[in-house]
Amino acid sequence: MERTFAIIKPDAVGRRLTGPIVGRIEQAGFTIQALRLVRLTKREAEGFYAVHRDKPFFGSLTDFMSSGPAVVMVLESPDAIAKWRALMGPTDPGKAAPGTLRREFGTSIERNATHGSDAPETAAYEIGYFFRGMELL
Ligand code: IDP
Ligand code: MG
Repeated sequence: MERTFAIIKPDAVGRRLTGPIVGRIEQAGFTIQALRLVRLTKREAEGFYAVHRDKPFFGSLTDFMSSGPAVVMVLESPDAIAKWRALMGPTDPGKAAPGTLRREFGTSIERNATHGSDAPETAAYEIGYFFRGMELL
């Protein structure tokens, strides 16, 4: 079993897409190990995306991620990291295949509905950024 960290971003939560996206996660066979609604501050969004601090889109991205509530989750399944990234599709919804979450629910390369960890080290870091050990039973 493997765990990954996922976010339903503020664009999707704001359009009342939490239920459909959680449904797709469960249909795909993930077990939700932890789930919480959060409202990130600008500073918390900057910390989460620190790896992108030098990118031109960093200011806009962290404004967006702190613009409204988001749903943070820990998902578990065999090969969870790659499997969740495949279900989301690529960063740009315009390049994502039909049936992927970003194609169906994203509206721009920035407002792409969901986040997923890209490697075991980032999954561990990102899970720890939002969840305490005792929340992960
Ligand atoms: P990922 O979410 O598919 O791993 P990253 O390259 O890690 O993509 O970028 C993190 C987030 O930053 C993306 O999900 C998206 O919201 C935003 N982003 C990435 N590239 C761009 C861009 O070129 N313009 C605006 N926002 C971007
Ligand atoms: Mg990334």
